[in-house]
Amino acid sequence: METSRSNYQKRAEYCQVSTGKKLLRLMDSKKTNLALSADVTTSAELISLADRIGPEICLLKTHIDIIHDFTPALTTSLRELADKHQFMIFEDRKFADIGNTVKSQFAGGIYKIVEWADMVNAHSLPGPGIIDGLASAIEGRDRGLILLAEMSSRGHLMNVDYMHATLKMAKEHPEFVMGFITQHALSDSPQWINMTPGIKLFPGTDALGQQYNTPESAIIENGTDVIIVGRGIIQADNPQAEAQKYRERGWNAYLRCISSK
Ligand code: S5P
Repeated sequence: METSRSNYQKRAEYCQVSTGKKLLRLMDSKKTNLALSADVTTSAELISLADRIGPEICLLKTHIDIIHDFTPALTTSLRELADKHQFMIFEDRKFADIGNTVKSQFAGGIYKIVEWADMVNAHSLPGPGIIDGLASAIEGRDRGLILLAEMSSRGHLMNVDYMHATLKMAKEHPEFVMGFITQHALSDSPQWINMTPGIKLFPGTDALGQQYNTPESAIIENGTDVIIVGRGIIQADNPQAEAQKYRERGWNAYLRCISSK
C-alpha cells in the first residue's frame, strides 16, 4: 500500500495530473527535491540564477511580476534553460479571484503565464470556481495546479478547517490539482505533492513575518516533499554551493523517510 511517504517513482503512478507525474519522476531521476524561489527583479539576474542553479533543482519558482524589465524573451530563455538543466517552472502567482477573472489573468495580460509555466498556484478561498476558471485556460496543455493550504507567514488565517476544506476541493479536481503549498502533508494519500516554503538551514524569522524551518523538519517531521528556498540560496556568498547544501539536506531527509517506512 503506497502512502505519502512512499518513493517518488511509485507515487507518480497515483498522481492523476501528468505535470505532477512528470515532477515526481524528475525528482526521482535527478535526485533532488529542491525548488529555487528565484526572487530577483531583473531578467539578467533571473536567467543567470536559473542557469547556475538549474543543475541542482527540480523546480524553478518565479514571481514574474517583480521583474521590472520583463519581455517575452525572458520566458523563452527560461524554457530553454528548463530543457537544458531538466527542471520545471512554477509561477507563484497565487491567484485569488473568481473563475472568469483568473482565466484571463492566467492566459492573458503581458505575462501569458499559461504559455510557459508548467504549474501555478491559487488560493482555495474563493471556492472551486477558481479551479474551473484556471482549468479552462489551459486548452490541452500539460499544466498543474497547486492549492495554498497553509502558509509560512506568522498569523496567517489558514486553520485546520481551512486546510481540510482545501484538501476536499483538491479531491474534487484530481485531474488538475497536483498538490499543495503547505507546512504539513495534508493527507496520507500518495497522489499529492506537498511543497514547503519558509526553509533555511536553521530555524528563524525575517523582519516581515516570514518563519523558517529546516529541510528535516519539513520533510521528516511534517511529511512534505519539496523544499522551496529563496533567500537562503540567492543571498548566499556562493549560491551554487549553498544550493548544493540544501539539495543534500532535502534529499537525505527524503531517503530517511522512505527507508524508515
Ligand atoms: O506560505 C508561503 C507560500 C509561498 S509560495 N510562504 C512563502 O514564503 N511563499 C513564497 O516562497 C514567497 O512568496 C517567496 O517567494 C518564497 C520564500 O522565499 P524566502 O526568501 O523566504 O525563502
